[in-house]
Amino acid sequence: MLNNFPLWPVQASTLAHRVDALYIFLLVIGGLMALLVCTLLIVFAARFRYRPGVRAEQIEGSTALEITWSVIPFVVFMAIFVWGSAVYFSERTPPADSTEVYVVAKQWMWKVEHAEGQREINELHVPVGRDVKLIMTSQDVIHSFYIPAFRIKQDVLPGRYTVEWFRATKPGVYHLFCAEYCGTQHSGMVGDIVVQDPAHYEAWINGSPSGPLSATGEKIFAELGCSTCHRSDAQGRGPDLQGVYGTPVQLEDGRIVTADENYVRECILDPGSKRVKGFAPIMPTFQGLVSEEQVNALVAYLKSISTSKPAEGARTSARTATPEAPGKAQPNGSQVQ
Ligand code: HEC
Ligand SMILES: [Cu+2]
Repeated sequence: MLNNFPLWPVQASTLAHRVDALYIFLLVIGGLMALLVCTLLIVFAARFRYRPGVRAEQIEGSTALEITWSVIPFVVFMAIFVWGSAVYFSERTPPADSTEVYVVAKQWMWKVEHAEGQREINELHVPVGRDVKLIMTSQDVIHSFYIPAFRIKQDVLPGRYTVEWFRATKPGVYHLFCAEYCGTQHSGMVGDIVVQDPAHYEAWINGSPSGPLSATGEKIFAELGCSTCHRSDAQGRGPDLQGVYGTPVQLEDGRIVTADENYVRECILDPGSKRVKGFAPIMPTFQGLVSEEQVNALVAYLKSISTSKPAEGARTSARTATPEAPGKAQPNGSQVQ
């Protein structure tokens, strides 16, 4: 019967029932409180109604009552808080070995690039039962990637990456909506999430004509001249990027940051904001020279040459221990290129 009268979108991800359970709990608590208040209102109105000759008697407070109505709500609210944070943190933390998909939003469409090289528009093919991490950015205004059946929604911002993840549990086609008003055709910024069983998905994903995204990235890396400064033989003027992704990086200003997607993105588009310690600030900005898709491909490439991390600690210490190695010293960018 509930199938003909759906109160909820289908539950098609591992997170869906957890979000629903919390929501139902909030509804029940809220409903019970409303019921309690209304009942007491009616009961008291009847019980303490005006009767000739009867005077109200002044009550001086009740410690027992006050403790009860403080402690019970406190316990309930703490339960909601702990439960809500547990759901929130699992929704916010993509599992480490997720399949990665890059999403670029623009007025008014969703462009999707799979790490394997497949591209699609307003459609996202994913396998059932596998963790999928979406690495998203926008080419223009703020959008929001919303899949009701998965109970996930995340703003997609220009100028940086935001991330969301899911594990689909049921094959099928589900709605994708933009959930942030983004201009006149915002309501048309929709798409399909196509969840396939693994065999169909493999067939689909391997039909890619362009090769993996990381290979595209490697090509761009050479074309834009990144490879002239970033060389693997340590003779370049920039740091060797092999193994950098995912490791801590010591910056010139003393900060230590993790080389994640946003770090790499910033290095390319705004290198001045985070200079690696021990190197001359000669890296030029590529703002305006690369498209969002190219940045994504570069990120995928740098990830691909870092998957087999050798010795993380060794690498960072080696880098910070040799500031301005003789071959690399540059008088502040005077001989760029
Ligand atoms: C003119 C030489 C030069 C070119 C060209 C260049 N870089 Fe750099 N890059 C550097 C130097 C020097 C640093 C270290 C200082 C800094 O952070 O600015 C660096 C830092 C980086 C870092 C941070 C590395 C780390 O160890 O944390 C990344 C990532 C990066 N570059 C990527 C790129 C990409 C991608 C391109 C091509 C689009 C590129 N670079 C082009 C010189 C260059
Ligand atoms: Cu939008």
